Order: sequence, then C-alpha cells, then structure tokens
Amino acid sequence: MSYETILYETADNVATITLNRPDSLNAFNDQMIGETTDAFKQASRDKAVRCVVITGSGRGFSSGQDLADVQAREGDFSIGDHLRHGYHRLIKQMVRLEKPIVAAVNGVAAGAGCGVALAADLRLASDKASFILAFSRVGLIPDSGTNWLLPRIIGYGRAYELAITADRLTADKALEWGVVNRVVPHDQLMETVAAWTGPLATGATLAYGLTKRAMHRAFDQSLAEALDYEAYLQETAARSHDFSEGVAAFVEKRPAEFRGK
Ligand code: LHQ
Repeated sequence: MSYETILYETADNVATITLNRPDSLNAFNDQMIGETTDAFKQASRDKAVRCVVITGSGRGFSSGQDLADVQAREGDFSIGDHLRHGYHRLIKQMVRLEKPIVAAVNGVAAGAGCGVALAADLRLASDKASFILAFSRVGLIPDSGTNWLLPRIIGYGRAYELAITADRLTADKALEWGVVNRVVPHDQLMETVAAWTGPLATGATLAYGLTKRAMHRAFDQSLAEALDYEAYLQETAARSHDFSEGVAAFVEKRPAEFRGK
C-alpha cells in the first residue's frame, strides 16, 4: 500500500512511521488513521522489522482528531462508530504488536495524538514536546485508549487532573511524572532515537514481544494467574534461538548474536 498522509521507511531492522500532515500539526483524518494502522500491520508482518518508531513531521507530533474534518461532517457522523472503526483498530494494533514501539515525540501530542503516543511502549521526547488531553476543551471525554493507558502509566489522580484541566504537560513535567522515558534537546531527538533503536532492533525481539504481552495481561490478572502466564510464556522464550545463544555467549564470554526468534 502506498501512503499519502504518512511516511513509512525501514532501515537496519527499524520501521519508522512519520505522521505527515504538518499544516494541521498532523491531525488525524480518516485516511491517516487507516494508513497508520496499515503501517503498524506491515511492521508486524515484516520479520525483518524488530522495532518501530512513530514520530511527526514539522513542529507537532499530532494534534489529535482533525476537527475541521469533524465540523465538515456534522449531522452525518457517529463519534462512537468513528472510534470503533478507526482509532480502536489503530490502538489495538499498537498494543498487540509484539515488537517495541518508540514514540519520538517531537512536539505537541494532543487528544487522540496523545492516545497514540501513550500506546507506544517507550516515549522519547524533545524538550519542545508537550501533552494535552484536549478532549475536555471540546466537551469530550478522553478516548483512543487514553482512559486505559494513562492511569496505568501515571496513576488515576494525575491522569484525571490532566483530563479535566486539559493543561499542557511540558516535557520536563512529563519526565517527572513518568509519561516519557527521556527528554533530549530538540535537535538531538532523532539521533538519540537511533541510539536507542539500534540495540533494540538487534536484541531478543521474541522476548521483548512476550514481555509486552505479559505486562499488559498482568494488569487484568491475579498474582496467581500472572505467575502461571509468566511460566507459560517463559517456556516459549526458552525454546528460542536467542535463549540458547544468550546462554552460550555468556559462557563463552562473547557478545550474543540475537536473531529475534
Ligand atoms: C488543527 C488541529 C486539529 C485540525 C491544530 N484539527 N486542524 C475523536 C473522535 C471524533 C471526534 C473528536 O475527537 C476525537 C478525539 C480527539 O482527538 S479530540 C481532541 C482534538 N484535538 C484538539 O482539540 C486540539 C486542537 N488543537 C489545539 O488545541 C492547538 O492547535 C494545539 C494546542 C495542539 C497547538 O497549538 P499551537 O501550537 O498554537 O498551533 P495552532 O493552534 O496555531 O495550530 C497550527 C495549525 O494547525 C492551525 O492551522 P492554521 O491554518 O491556522 O495554521 C490549526 O487550525 C491546525 N490544527 N490542531 N485538531
């Protein structure tokens, strides 16, 4: 599939998805939701891809739903259906993708754009990045998975505060609150992303994917269920090439050469 609203590139086992509607700070219209979902599917199917980066072109990460588009469709528009057929597929695709996703947050991430950043596994932010749960500014509740994702990352009290105030969370505060993993000077963002993704893309991809599955599942499990599920997934990890290679490399005192399987 060729894309018009995003860029999709692969190099060195890393797929990079760039949201590319900079005039609206990368607001999501239907086409961009569909293309971004498709790009994550492509990254999932491509065995050569072992890590995915999502970022925005221009000065924003994403301003969320394209509100001009919503206004143009008023009367003929069910937000519930729009969410179910659009954002839900995208967010589920990201959370189920068993490869690490890094959001390189280059600027503002608002509304559903914030939801997409939160659905990544790791967030690396430029010092110009910010997060705004803009939903309440237009009389809506958080959506696109934000109600599920954000309290898990920063806890209910902080998440609820951000939702009802729609205050801008600056990059530094986002670091303090644990919304982002690192903040770097804006002009060093993509080189820092590359320094992160290099080792991730040559690491134990199968184990990284199973870890993501185990941690997400554990939110809804009792301790006993989580322990059982860990043991089950660990059996899978222990049958991998990377486990044999990791152990051999340790014993032979040499760097491991993981294949991600
Ligand atoms: C935009 C947008 C935008 C279109 C900036 N749309 N053009 C789900 C399902 C269905 C319906 C509704 O919603 C949802 C989920 C959601 O995402 S709800 C939340 C939607 N997003 C927002 O409410 C955020 C709206 N944008 C803003 O508040 C500001 O633009 C922020 C704070 C993101 C950035 O502010 P500034 O840096 O001052 O930039 P700006 O406001 O000047 O925007 C630059 C341009 O981008 C401007 O166009 P122009 O032609 O004047 O240069 C904006 O109109 C356009 N733009 N966001 N969401």
